[in-house]
Amino acid sequence: MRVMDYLATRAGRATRIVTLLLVVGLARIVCPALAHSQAGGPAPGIPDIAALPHATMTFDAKQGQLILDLPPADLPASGAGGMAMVSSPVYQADVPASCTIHSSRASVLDSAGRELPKVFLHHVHLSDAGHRDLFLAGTLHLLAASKETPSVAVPALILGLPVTQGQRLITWSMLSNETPIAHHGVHVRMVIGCRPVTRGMFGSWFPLFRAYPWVMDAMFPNGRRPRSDRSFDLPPGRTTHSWESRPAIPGDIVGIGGHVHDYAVSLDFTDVTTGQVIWHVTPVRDSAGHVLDLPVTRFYNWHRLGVHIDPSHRYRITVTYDNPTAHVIPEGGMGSVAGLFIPDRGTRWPDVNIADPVYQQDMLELFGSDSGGTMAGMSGMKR
Ligand SMILES: [Cu+2]
Repeated sequence: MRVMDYLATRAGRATRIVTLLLVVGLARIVCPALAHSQAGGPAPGIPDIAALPHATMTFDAKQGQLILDLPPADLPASGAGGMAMVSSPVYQADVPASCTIHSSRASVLDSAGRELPKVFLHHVHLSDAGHRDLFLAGTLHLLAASKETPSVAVPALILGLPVTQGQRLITWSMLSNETPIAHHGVHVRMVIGCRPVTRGMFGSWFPLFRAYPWVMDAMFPNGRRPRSDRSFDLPPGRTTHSWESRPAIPGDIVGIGGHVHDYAVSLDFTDVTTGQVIWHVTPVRDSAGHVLDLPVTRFYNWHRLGVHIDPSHRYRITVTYDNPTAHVIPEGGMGSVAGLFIPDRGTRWPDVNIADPVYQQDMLELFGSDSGGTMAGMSGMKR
C-alpha cells in the first residue's frame, strides 16, 4: 500500500455531487475528486496484468454471490483539519465461476471483519482487463462504488452482466479516514449478486438480456481513471466541453443518467450523424446555481427496448456551464453520462486492442504515479 497523507482543503468550493444512479441499475462513480499527480517523473510503463498481486474472489453458489476481498491496508489517523487517504495498488482477480451480475454492494471491514461506516470508502473499481469499453478503447469498467453509492440491483432474470470462469478482472480502491483514530488491517469487500449459468432446457434463457455499463465523459479520452483528473476549470461566463466517438458494437441504450457540478446548465447526448439529440437534461438548480438534482431517463417501456445505437454513427456528449462569478473556478466543471447497454443479439463483446494508443494511455493512467496531489474541493463536496 502506498500511503498518501495530506490535508483536504476545508474551505473548498461548494461542489455539489449528484450521485449517478440509474433507475435501471448499475451505478458508477464518476467524480474522481483527486487532483493531478504532482510527482512527475517518467511513466512507469504498463505492467503485465498476469503479474499483478491478487485480490481474492470466491463464489458462493448457494447465495449466488461473488465475494471480492481486496488485501487489507493500514489507515492512518487524519491530520489536523484534514483526512488521511490510502490508495491501493491495482490487483488482479480471477472470476471463479460463470454467472451473470445483477447487483453489487461495497463495504469496508475492519481487521475483525466488522463493517465500518461507508464514509471510509472513497471508491472501489472493478474492470475487465481483456475487454474494451463501449465508446472508449480502454478496459471495460464493470462496477464502481463510493461512499455515496447505494446498493444497486437489476432484475436478475431480465438483465445481467455476463462473466465467465477464469476471466481476469482488475480492481483498485481508495480509502479515506476523517477520524483521529488509525485503523489497521482494513479491507474493501464487494458482494456481487451473480446468477449462476445454469444448464438444462430453460437455464440458458435467463437473463433475457446481456447488459453492460457504458459511460462517456466530456474529458475523454483523458482522465478516465479516478487517479487522474476529469475536471476542468470554469472561467466566468459560459464554458462548453464535448467529446465524441463511435460505439464498438451495435445495441440499445436502456437508460441514461449523468454527473455535473454547480453552475452546469445542460448536458446532452447526441447522435452526431443524424443530428438527433437523444438526451438533453437541464440540472435542477437553486437560485444560486447550485445543482440539486439531475434527472435520470429510462428508454424502455412495454413496446420498446431502448434507443438503438450503431457503430456507423458518431455520438457526442456535451456539457455546458455558466459561471456567474467573476473568477475562474479551478477544476470546477465535470460532465459525464452513463447507463446500461444491451448489445444486439449475436454480437460478441470486443477484446481490448493493446496496440491502440487510447488503450495504452488508459493503462498508463491506471498504473501511473499517484503520489502527491491535493484534495482541493474534496471536503467542499456535498450531495
Ligand atoms: Cu465530479
